[in-house]
Amino acid sequence: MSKSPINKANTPESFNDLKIKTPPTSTAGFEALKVAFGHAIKYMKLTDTFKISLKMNQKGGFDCPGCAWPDPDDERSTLGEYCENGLKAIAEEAQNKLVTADFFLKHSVDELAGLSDFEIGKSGRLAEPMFLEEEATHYKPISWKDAFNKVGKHLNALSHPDEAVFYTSGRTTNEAAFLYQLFVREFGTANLPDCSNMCHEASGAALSETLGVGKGSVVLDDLYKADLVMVIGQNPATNHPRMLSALEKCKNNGGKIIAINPLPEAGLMKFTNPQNPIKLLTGGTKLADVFVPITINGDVAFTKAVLLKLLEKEEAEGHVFDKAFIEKHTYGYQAFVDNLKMYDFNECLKLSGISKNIFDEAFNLILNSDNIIICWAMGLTQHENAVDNIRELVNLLLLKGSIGKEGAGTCPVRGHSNVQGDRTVGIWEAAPQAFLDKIEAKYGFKPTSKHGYSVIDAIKAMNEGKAKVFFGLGGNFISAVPDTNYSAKGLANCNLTVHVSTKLNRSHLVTGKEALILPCLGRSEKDFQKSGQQMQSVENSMGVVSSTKGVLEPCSNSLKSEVAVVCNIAYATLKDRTKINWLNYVDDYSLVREDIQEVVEGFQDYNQRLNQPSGFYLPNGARKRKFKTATGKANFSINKLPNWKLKDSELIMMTIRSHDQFNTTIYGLNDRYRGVFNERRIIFMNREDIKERGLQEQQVVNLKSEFNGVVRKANHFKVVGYDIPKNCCATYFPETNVLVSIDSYAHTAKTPASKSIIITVSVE
Ligand SMILES: Nc1nc2c(c(=O)[nH]1)N[C@H]1C(S)=C(S)[C@@H](COP(=O)(O)OP(=O)(O)OC[C@H]3O[C@@H](n4cnc5c(=O)[nH]c(N)nc54)[C@H](O)[C@@H]3O)O[C@H]1N2
Ligand SMILES: Nc1nc2c(c(=O)[nH]1)N[C@H]1C(S)=C(S)[C@@H](COP(=O)(O)OP(=O)(O)OC[C@H]3O[C@@H](n4cnc5c(=O)[nH]c(N)nc54)[C@H](O)[C@@H]3O)O[C@H]1N2
Ligand code: SF4
Ligand SMILES: [Mo]
Repeated sequence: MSKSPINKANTPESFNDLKIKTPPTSTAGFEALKVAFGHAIKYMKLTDTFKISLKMNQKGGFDCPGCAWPDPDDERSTLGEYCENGLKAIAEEAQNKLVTADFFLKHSVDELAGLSDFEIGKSGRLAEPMFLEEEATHYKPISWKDAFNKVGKHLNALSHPDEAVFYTSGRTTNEAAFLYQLFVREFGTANLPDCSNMCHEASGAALSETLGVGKGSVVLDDLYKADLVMVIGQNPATNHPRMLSALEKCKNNGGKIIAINPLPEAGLMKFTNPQNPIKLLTGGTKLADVFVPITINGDVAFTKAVLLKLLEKEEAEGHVFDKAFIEKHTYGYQAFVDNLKMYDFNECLKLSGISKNIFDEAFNLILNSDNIIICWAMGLTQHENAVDNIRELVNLLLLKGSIGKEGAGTCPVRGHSNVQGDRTVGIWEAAPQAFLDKIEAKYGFKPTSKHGYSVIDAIKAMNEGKAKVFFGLGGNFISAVPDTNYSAKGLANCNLTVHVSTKLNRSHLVTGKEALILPCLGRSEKDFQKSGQQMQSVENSMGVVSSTKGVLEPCSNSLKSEVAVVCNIAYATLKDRTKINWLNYVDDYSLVREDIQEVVEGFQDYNQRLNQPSGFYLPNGARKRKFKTATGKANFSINKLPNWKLKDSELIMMTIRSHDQFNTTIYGLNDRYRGVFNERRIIFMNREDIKERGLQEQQVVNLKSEFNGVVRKANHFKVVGYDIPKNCCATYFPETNVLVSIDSYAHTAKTPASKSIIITVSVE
């Protein structure tokens, strides 16, 4: 009897050998260089490490597959424009070990599912297409042709195209993403969930409504010029390391920084620039001027407290708000002020968990700054009231006129290296009608206007038998999504699950009745087609589109590019129903870009402009104070305080990333900047909370969440006392995704609330 899908979806409960040290007071420096190169040399060929370190993020080189932080427009450091985690991302992709047919012959699916995520990832790069037959215990090799036909056969056997789900992860390039959504729409559905649904969807929803563009408004240069940068719900030292260089530059120019976070993340405190030999010798730069140790989900309350005090000052003294901006560019000011006055400052401050002293320090910086940038990431977007978090901060920027001018604006720091680009070119289950009309005009078929499934809807549809084929272009769906056990049942309900992947992951092991693994080229590898070596393109967090071209030889001769996989599947599925000459695109990707420029705004002269060394900026209305909202102005919004309350024994838990992982890819078992080594099954708890419960450091506990009467459990975690606000705790994602209810998500955006899970801890 093979393991159940639930059993396979969960990470094994075994421990490693936990060591705790005092967290460092500064990040990066020599240590980061040492760790990064140590990692690269351990897993990659030495010559490849050398090639990579010369070409990564250099003009005309290839774009780091790590996060979406932008590269400087002008000078690029000769000491290398990358960071520790960028190099780790490459070392993971350019591994010198291969997962071949022999590997799958030796190891059954059940056996592989018993490995930790770290071990699964370290098996190596996927080297050839594999197929899992119904009831089979092992994957077997399959030819590319048979694999494409199998997908086509399953898709064509569905009673409606809406019974298929087409997921995308954010590493996919613009070219592959555009073709993929085009195929999905011609096939007849808009079921295009993507990792963005679990990530910055709440930012997109809040910013579109208030500022008319679902992206941030600042460029890198603005960060250097800001009076004040607020970094909220973000851990840049781990997740966007080169952002610290930009913050350092801001400080050197006299700017101030406020960090708002339940954890005193080391990178927010002090940074030693590894690309600056002088700083390496003289010690780092202090970053945060004020650290605000907010309670989890206390951000609306804190922002309201700031807004109330600003209003009080404005009414008493004037000159606090930018009245000319409010008058000319905004809508809804009076209704916003009337609503704000219904809240009590002390009540808000109490809910935020912040002392009056710290509040005053932060408040004075905000009050005295004209050019404010607010940066944020998952600490704001993964709550039920995530959209409120962001809208309330937009209110703050609007009052100060801090939008659409130098050194001011919104900066949602995007996650995956091309997640923003994927959405720009059409990976969207709720694409605007104007975009669909352009597709119709160009290709002559009518895409459905009906919205498709987002991630949450797709999981429900699979569970309810409404979706029967799951196709993933990149990513690791089962480990990334909430409610692991429910989601696993959904996938197991499918007739076919397909993954286009570079690396083996848990999603290949939690399958439908049949399953396919289609191995593809990675970003760092050369992609040769009929017209020669292909270049592709990506969009970073600040709306710059630039080229990327691999430098390494492909790890296996049996790989195909994502573009080739998508086009061949489209061809095998649509056959003579299609109006598109799919296989032409495979020969020459510049043809895809010619199409994109006709369909997507801002891409004119795409091929030519991509040859500019730093790429080009996409248009952004908010940057120019042109707000494309329903009112034609920047909208104030009215937001409520969250209404959850903890019972005596309960804690609020956030699921966060360690320093040694990229989402579900586990690079290693350390979390160096938090002083945790050689273990992931831990729970960070406030030391008083530990004491009150009669627990000891490193004691093994079980975690339980209860949502709408449904109990979910994650067992076997070691307690780690940490500097975290009372009643708050933290665990690593994905080990505790099993505790996140499928029904707990952000209003308007449906981002799973994986940063505010109410749990109890019990002794094992
Ligand atoms: N090396 C590396 N780089 C990555 C990734 C990776 O896994 N590894 N992932 C990429 C992706 S897809 C993304 S989306 C980004 C994620 O980047 P981050 O958002 O920085 O990642 P998280 O670890 O989820 O960290 C969330 C931060 O928010 C804080 N936080 C949690 N809850 C709250 C809250 O209620 N209020 C406030 N103010 N803060 C809170 C946490 O303490 C933590 O510091 O990084 C990208 N870059
Ligand atoms: N509890 C909890 N859950 C979360 C989060 C959280 O903070 N807490 N964060 C959420 C966020 S922000 C995100 S973005 C999602 C991430 O969700 P996903 O994007 O689905 O997950 P990743 O771990 O980034 O995907 C890794 C896999 O992508 C494949 N891959 C890597 N590079 C390539 C490539 O170039 N091409 C192809 N085709 N495949 C490739 C590899 O096989 C690898 O195993 O997770 C979400 N889930
Ligand atoms: S900051 Fe992000 S994009 Fe830049 S090198 Fe590091 S991981 Fe890569
Ligand atoms: Mo993300």
